[in-house]
Amino acid sequence: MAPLTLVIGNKNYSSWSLRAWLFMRHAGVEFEEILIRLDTADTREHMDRYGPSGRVPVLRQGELCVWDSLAICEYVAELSGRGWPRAPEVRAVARSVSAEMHSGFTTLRSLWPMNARARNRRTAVTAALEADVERIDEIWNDCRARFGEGGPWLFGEYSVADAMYAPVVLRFNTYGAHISQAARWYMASVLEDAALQEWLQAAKQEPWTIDADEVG
Ligand SMILES: N[C@@H](CCC(=O)N[C@@H](CS)C(=O)NCC(=O)O)C(=O)O
Repeated sequence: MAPLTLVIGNKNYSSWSLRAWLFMRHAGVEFEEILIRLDTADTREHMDRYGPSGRVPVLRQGELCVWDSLAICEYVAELSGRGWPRAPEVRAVARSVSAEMHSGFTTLRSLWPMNARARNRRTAVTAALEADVERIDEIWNDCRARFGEGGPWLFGEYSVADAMYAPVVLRFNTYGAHISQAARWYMASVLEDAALQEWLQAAKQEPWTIDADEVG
């Protein structure tokens, strides 16, 4: 297999990069990483060297270019045979909650930007933000109750869905979301995860700050 290279943004701020990187770690595939610093005068020029969208993450494997977090997870799931529940009906739910994250929760994503190393930030909680938090709480409760028997993750074993929601866990941790007990237990599993801890340690070491993402 040709080597894999994952192009990512700042570990402190790039939530889409985290999703792809975390899933690749859990899938057990080897990869090199290239970090492009976000929010600089030449960020776009650097990104254009690797992919067509002017965004990260991008996965390169020789001539192959995959330029979206969920598409990267799908490709790596195909390479590794890991990442989606075996039963088609359960897999369909895992894909639904992953897609719901990928295409939604815009209020949460804009009012509570991922800032992995920040703690004890507080913002005004609008009705739309509260609705996003409640829906995510519901998803986590539902998946854990119906499919979580075999392990600590949303579908028991680690899946793409866990990678998709990991940045939400970091946001809830930073901004102090009010969530149910079951959701807090799920958050604890995510925060204890060794791969996520590795990412967080690296995020702490980064010297760069993006003012627009320093909220609360
Ligand atoms: N739908 C894309 C979104 C990727 C995205 O928006 N990435 C952000 C970083 S988290 C980005 O590259 N923004 C461009 C920039 O900051 O210059 C995905 O899922 O990969």
